Amino acid sequence: MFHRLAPLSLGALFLTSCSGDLSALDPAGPYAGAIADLWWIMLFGAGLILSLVLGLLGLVFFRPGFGRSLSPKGWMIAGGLFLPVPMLIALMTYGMAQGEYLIGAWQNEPVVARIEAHGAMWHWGFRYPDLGDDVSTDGTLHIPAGGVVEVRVTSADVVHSFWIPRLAGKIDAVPGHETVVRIRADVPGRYGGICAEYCGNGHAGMRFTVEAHPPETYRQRLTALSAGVSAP
Ligand SMILES: [Cu+2]
Repeated sequence: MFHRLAPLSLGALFLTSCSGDLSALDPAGPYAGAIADLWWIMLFGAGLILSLVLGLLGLVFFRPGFGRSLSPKGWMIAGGLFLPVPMLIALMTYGMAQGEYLIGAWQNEPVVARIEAHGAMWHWGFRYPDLGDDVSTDGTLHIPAGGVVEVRVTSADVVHSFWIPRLAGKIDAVPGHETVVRIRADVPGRYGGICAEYCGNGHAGMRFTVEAHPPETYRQRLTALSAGVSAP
């Protein structure tokens, strides 16, 4: 009985693991979308190569003499050089292009907010220099939806990693150094963020929340927060 249900259970597990607050495969903005696209393309490519190898293996088993049409040296050159090299070059080019896109090298879209993120064992704090030196939040990052937000990341102690899977790729938080990542949420909402680098006993709980507000209420919301007033 179990062996009949196992594929169904695995399928359901696979599908449910594709969504959720920390799913990089359920992107909520263009940067996470670019990474998800790369993931699917690599999965498709890996599936294609696996199918080809299994197909050839099947032919060797079920059609004796099939492989003799090519010499052993020919098989090595075809399978070890001509098959992987163009694929790796294509994947590397695509991956590097996506990397440039993620750091903003090819974009003209204006940055609508600049935020500083500080990691420390084991929590995240955020400052909003655009809105004033005293504007800060702890554990929740507030951003305007629908625009590019630049986050400058650093650490107070060890190396952490700043990651909002539904909005962007991860970036290291390094003590004494600033790294920059761009995030964008297409629509207002709440998104999960985590530390993606093991940093000690409290690592698993080093999470934060991102709240993306409608752009017209963003400043008002943060001003209210910094004044200690509960905004509507
Ligand atoms: Cu950590």
